[in-house]
Amino acid sequence: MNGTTLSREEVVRLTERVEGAQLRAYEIPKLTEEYPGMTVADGYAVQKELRQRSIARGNRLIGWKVGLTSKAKMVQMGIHEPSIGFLMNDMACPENSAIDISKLVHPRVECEVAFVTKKALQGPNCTKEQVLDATDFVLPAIEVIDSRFKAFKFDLPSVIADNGSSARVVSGGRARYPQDVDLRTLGAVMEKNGEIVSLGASAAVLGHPAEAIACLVNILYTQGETLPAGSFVMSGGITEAIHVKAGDSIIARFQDLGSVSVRFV
Ligand code: 0L1
Ligand code: MG
Repeated sequence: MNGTTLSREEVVRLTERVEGAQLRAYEIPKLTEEYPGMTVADGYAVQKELRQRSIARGNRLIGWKVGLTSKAKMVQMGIHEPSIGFLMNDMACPENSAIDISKLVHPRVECEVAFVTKKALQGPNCTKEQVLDATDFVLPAIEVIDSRFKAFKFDLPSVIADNGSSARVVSGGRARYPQDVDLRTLGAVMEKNGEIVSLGASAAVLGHPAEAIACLVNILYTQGETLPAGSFVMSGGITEAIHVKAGDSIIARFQDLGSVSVRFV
């Protein structure tokens, strides 16, 4: 990818730092404190190294996530473009499972629409229409994000190096063909311990969640990669991210797609 400034040794050193924080659940300062000139391309170089090390530990790539896709989220985080991250099998949790909070730093949850593809997609210039044509089905999901950076304070290169803060993914509910639901106006409500804590509509995600998948495919292109058929992709938070602690129970209820739940212990 063009625009990198870090040497191979620096990429490996930063990857080890982020990987340690992810695997042992501790906070680290954002990477740009040491490397203020670090670029988005450097962030993706660290993310790729993280992915390769996860595969070397025996994990399998199951798909991708798009993050920072809503205006509200961009304003909340002071970041103005979407980012992507990878999803491995060890991040996927069964519906209504209990997630051990001691393995996370300061988790938050988001309601998202997940896409499962039946055709390969390739950039550049991938469009929402191409994504919809390549989509097998959509289903409701919860993303557990867990920035490894102190107090959730970061910038775009740092958050990309931390794999877009991704930590766990829970999907469930009711899978639907994309043509059978209005993916633009889909409503979602998040409940924590029985109380509504956030709500929104899928248009919050770049105007239409399929736009987020197109964006992902175009970012993958800049890294010389494509999205194979059979990929599972999280399209980005519809609702704001909600802080969770041990004892919390979360239900995400989606219009037309049913609900997904998860507990924290
Ligand atoms: O999935 C997301 O939109 C989160 C991206 C990273 C920002 C954060 O950790 O809140
Ligand atoms: Mg998300």
